[in-house]
Amino acid sequence: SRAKAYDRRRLPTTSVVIAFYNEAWSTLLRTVHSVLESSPAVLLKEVILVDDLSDQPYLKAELERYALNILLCDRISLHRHIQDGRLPECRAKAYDRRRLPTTSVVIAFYNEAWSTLLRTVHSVLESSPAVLLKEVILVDDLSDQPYLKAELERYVSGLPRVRLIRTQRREGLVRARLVGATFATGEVLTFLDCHCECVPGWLEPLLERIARHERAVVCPVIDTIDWNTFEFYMQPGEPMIGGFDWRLTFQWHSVPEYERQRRKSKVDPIRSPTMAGGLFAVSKKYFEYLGTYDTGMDVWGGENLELSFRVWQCGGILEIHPCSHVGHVFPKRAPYARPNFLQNTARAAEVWMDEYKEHFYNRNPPARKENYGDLSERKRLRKHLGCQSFDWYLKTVFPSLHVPEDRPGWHGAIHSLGISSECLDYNSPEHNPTGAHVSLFGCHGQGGNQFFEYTSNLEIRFNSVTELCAEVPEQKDFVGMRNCPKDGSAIPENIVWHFKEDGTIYHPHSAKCLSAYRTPEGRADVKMRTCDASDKNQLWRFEK
Ligand code: UD2
Ligand code: MN
Repeated sequence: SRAKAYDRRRLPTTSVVIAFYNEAWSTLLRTVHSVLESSPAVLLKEVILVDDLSDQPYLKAELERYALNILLCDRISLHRHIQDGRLPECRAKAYDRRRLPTTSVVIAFYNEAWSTLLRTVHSVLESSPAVLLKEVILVDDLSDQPYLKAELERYVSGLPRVRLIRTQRREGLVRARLVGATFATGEVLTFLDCHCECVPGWLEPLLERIARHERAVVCPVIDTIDWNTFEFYMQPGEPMIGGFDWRLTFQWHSVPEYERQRRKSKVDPIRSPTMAGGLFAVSKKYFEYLGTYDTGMDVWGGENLELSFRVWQCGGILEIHPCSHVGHVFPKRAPYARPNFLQNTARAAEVWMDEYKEHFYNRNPPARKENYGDLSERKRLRKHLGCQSFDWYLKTVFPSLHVPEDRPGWHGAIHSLGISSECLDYNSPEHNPTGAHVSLFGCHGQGGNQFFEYTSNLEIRFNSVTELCAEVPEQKDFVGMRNCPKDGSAIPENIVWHFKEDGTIYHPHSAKCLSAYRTPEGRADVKMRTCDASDKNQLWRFEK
């Protein structure tokens, strides 16, 4: 029997159904683990546990917590296999594995669900060639979930090449990853988030690129794993690359034409101005030379742009490899609070952005008050490495990014004089940036939805996520948004506005003025009206 080989792809898949009533903890869980661990991933669709209304207390919350996902909610094998849906050119490429550098995969986690965490680990183990994978280093950033204590230790001790390290205090993802890196014995560090699944063949392209170019920091394409159904959405075609808006929020955008021209084939790595942050490979030696991470950053946020700017400005190159795909769960809600984004981002802006940091502060007034701590060491690093200016970065690496003018007195919140304490506000819908109207909302002084910029092209720009320009649609009396014209191209009449001396905001194309009013329900709003400078509702003022 043992000698018989099966062609697994020709066999049907199965769901294992296990009903139980008041079963002992260990026999029940041993059954589940035994099924998971002895069944080929391609054949086992799921394990469905049916609790027939047991009344033992340990089979309630504790069972749910223990397995969170393996058991009841997602029932998806910890060993599921992701189809290799990459471009045929990627699938066809053969690598001489003995010539590639080895890697250590570092995964920091904080209070992650059992199944997403373990599925990440199994996925790395099962989709990486053994000769290339030195070890998987799990760094527990002082989680407080009970199932991540002894239970996890026991589980992981049975896995080859997996190390579990615990931090002594909550370090945040930057320092947690660095703790992990100190244990790494591979030549390349590969960082992953703790809720990822790798597509077969993900590792070789990253390592090969670094073998060829030591200063390359290479990211896989990040595919989406649905947080609810855990469906894997593979996008084999041209991936999006990383950018940012001037609040310094990371944004995806399409590959610009100049980069398409530069690449000779669709399997060449794509230069990316920034990285999303979680998933990348870098030569350990080069990462150290480059000053690893800014260890003054806490919990979450900012470190991805900081590293991106540093790589480019200091002589490295940041790329996305279209032949390397890793899925990532973008959860509806993170399992922890994220209060440090502004503080971390201010550190990045202070060290790397020179005079351009003002655009960030203008859009995040509270960031000016953040106590971002000591930066002398990071500034010394920049000097020591002889890095380029941010101006160089924008012109050379990210010429497609629109740079705001932020002319003094012409940006910020626009206050209504008619309905005092109300400001113009645009609440951009998440997946349809132009899908709302400009309205009024109590002035909050936080920038964000109330940050507008009046440009020398006479546009009123709302520039978070993407560059939007205020317009009045034909025959309408409300103010909408459309995508601004690209820098240097013609300005459509419809987005031209005059801020007049008398305090009115005039829209020549419709020959009307912006006016505050109250809706029948008593809500403050704006509409376009026939101009009348004696009507206080038509008077506006940019904040000082
Ligand atoms: C994105 C990045 C993430 C990071 C972040 C900005 C991707 C796919 N994800 O957010 O890697 O760059 O932007 O900071 O590019 N963690 C800790 N300790 C903490 C907080 C988090 O170990 O105090 C771990 C966490 O469990 C996870 C990783 O750090 O493994 C990243 O956190 P995330 O998944 O909540 O971040 P994400 O994907 O929303
Ligand atoms: Mn993540």
